[in-house]
Amino acid sequence: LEDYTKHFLSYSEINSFLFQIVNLVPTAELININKTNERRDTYVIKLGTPMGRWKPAIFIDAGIHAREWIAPATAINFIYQLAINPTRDAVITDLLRKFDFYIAPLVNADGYEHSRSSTSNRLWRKNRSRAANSHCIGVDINRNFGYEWNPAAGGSSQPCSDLFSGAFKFSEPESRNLRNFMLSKKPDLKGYLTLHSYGLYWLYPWGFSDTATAVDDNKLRAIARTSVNAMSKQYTIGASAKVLYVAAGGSDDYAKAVAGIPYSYTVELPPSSSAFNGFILSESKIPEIAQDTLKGLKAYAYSIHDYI
Ligand code: 0X9
Ligand code: ZN
Repeated sequence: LEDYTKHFLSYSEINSFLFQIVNLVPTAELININKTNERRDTYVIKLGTPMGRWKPAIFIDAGIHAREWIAPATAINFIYQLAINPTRDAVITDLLRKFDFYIAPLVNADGYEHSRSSTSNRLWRKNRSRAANSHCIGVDINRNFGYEWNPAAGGSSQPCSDLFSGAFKFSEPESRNLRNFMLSKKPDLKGYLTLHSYGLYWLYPWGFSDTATAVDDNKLRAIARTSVNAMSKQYTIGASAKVLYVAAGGSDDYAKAVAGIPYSYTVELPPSSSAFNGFILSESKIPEIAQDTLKGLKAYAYSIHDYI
């Protein structure tokens, strides 16, 4: 199974990895959160040690954007480390007792497979749905969530744009699948990390406006600071619309505002924002990036535990 952690996997390889994990780990569970536009199944894996009492949960997703291959690869590494714990890391054992982890390694499987296909576009970002009155394909899933949805705020109402927000909020199966999952675990979910690339940012709400400040901004910043301090890469932290750009309809804003997940973050993985062609990374970079990000995840989990 370790070999799966070292490569950019196909959709079917990701599924075969997940099926093998649940066959090997008695406490692991697979949840099918429904199909993509092209009718691929989307999975969330649950990892945690049953404690016979309520536990808070952390939801991690990856692959909202098709071309950001390091994000699903990092999620696969998280699943491997948490489920197998090959180094018998006491911190992982402890975190699995404190939390249930729900990990969706590939949200936008259609777009991802499109970006993998040699005959198509490696830099594809969106999903693969067909717009009603256009020849263009795809909606930006991270502009399609229903909190403060607004194509004029960092999205687009043009189907041919890479930032197309969709014809209406939650027009897309991929964003609805995430929404429905978040809402189904609403009492339990306390943390949300959505893995993207690239730029080395650890971002928190709000993304929809650069004049809105979360009421718990200080706490969000403190948790982000603790998380990035545990990593060797130099991440920038901040409210996403203030340190990056305004973009409404993101999954992070929805998670916090509507799904009630207090500690919601978008993680922009390596390389740094100054990299040229930062979506295209050698597979040899996967282990170091995944290991460093796992340090951030551990620090994040402990940090939010202190606030629950
Ligand atoms: O623009 C995005 O969707 C994210 N950056 S990316 O380069 N991976 O596309 C940032 C999203 C930050 N969150 C919100 N704006 N809500
Ligand atoms: Zn992204």
